Amino acid sequence: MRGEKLLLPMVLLSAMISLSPILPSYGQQLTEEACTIQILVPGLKGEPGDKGQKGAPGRPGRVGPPGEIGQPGIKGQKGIMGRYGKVGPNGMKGVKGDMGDPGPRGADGEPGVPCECTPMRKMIGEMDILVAQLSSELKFIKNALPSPAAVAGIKETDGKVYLLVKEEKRYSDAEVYCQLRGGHLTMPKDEVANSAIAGYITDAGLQRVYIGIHDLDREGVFTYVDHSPMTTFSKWRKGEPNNAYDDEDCVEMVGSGEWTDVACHPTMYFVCEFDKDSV
Ligand SMILES: [Ca+2]
Ligand SMILES: [Ca+2]
Repeated sequence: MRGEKLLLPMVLLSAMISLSPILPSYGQQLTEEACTIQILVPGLKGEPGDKGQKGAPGRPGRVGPPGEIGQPGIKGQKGIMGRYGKVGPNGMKGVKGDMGDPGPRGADGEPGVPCECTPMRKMIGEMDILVAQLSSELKFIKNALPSPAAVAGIKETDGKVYLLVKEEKRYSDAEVYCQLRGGHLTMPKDEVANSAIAGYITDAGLQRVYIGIHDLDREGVFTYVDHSPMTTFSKWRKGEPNNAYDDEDCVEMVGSGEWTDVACHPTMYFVCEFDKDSV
């Protein structure tokens, strides 16, 4: 192409250069040198050239648009076990279970130390002998005396229990002694009771005891110590009561069962009586 573009101007320039010497005598030379004028016309088309070499690689094209979402792939294989999680909080306490079966018997223990209780055994043996002796003696006493109650200083009738107290006391103290035990100085209210008390005094080998009769409230008017009045029964010794020395307001019973008014301040033994129902 570039060669073809330069070819035409060069042909025209050559033609002008060839005509320039004949311009002043244009008529003359035109006729003389008419055959020298060269007329340039294109030649025939040439043969096709040889095939050129392969060109250099072109530049990379632009990034195309995203493709469509593909179909789901095939499920993969099971993974390995993960790590242990954190320890959870303590649970609530459960109910008590049933008692288990007895365990097997344990091994035998070590032998014990020698017993040092020989002195104790000796004492126990001696005490057994003492008890046997006391039992024998008590049996003898029971058989030798009229009744066990006599040993204790007690005598009974159908409705009363009498207690001979071998402690010498003044009249008022003797009555207090009896009252502290739930009774009074004895108050014979009939011949039977009076005889029973008299026999008791005699059996004990005594001469006299205080009984529960006095005239402390009103001189010459004797009553029982519980303030009950004397009625039909009395057992005054002959000549009594005489209130001797104007100082006899209490009463004693002698072994015969008779009564005598005496002073209240001397100390002597006495007899208490208790109702059987209250004993
Ligand atoms: Ca008197
Ligand atoms: Ca008297």
